[in-house]
Amino acid sequence: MATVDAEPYGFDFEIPTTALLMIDFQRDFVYPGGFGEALGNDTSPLLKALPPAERVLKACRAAGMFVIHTREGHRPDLSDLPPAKKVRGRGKITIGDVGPMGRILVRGELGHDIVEEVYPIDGEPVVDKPGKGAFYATELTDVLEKYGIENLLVCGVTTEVCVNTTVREANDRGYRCVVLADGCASYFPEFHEMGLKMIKAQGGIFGWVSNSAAVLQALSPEIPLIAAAGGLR
Ligand code: C5J
Repeated sequence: MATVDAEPYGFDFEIPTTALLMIDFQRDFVYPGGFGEALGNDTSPLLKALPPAERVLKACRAAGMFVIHTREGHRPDLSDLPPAKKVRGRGKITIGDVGPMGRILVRGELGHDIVEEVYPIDGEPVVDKPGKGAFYATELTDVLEKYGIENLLVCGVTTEVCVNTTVREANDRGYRCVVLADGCASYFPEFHEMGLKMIKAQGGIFGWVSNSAAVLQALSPEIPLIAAAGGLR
């Protein structure tokens, strides 16, 4: 049993029943020219989450932890895109339109895929989801049940949208989630802060909040905290 220093209190977990869930680290959100920018956002704040998320990903792989990735997006024929979602945002271009990274938020396009820093490797399932939550209309429940997963370490973008929605869905299904604050990011710093507060408030109403250094420390207690925090590479 390992314990991650977390709020509102320590998060206990065992590696065989825990998965790292990497949510929507797609070019469409993280880079200019994708869905995030089409909605009027400055995408640069999301880049901050990549180095901590990459460190956690590597440490979890080294520890033998199961890793799952998600991608938000739609079939090329847009048959799984609700009209209400397509028109929302009222940008010049929207889901399905062609942008500099291919059709916005469409499966198989460059923008839809995951950025290199945290790219999945063989054996790591990639769950394609049409919504914000990773449980809606996906095989995620089957994957978690098949591998006996009870706990989720969560990194991803954006904190208050797909991360929060997924953690709430997971909590209702009985999964224990710890969200890594520096492994997540939002276009809006205040939403990031509030999104995390909402998870850990009221005794951890939806789950726990921690950070990448605490996870690295829990996985390898012998590494000094400065190295876990990215001070040494
Ligand atoms: C958004 C997401 N923000 N992955 N999607 O629309 O959080």
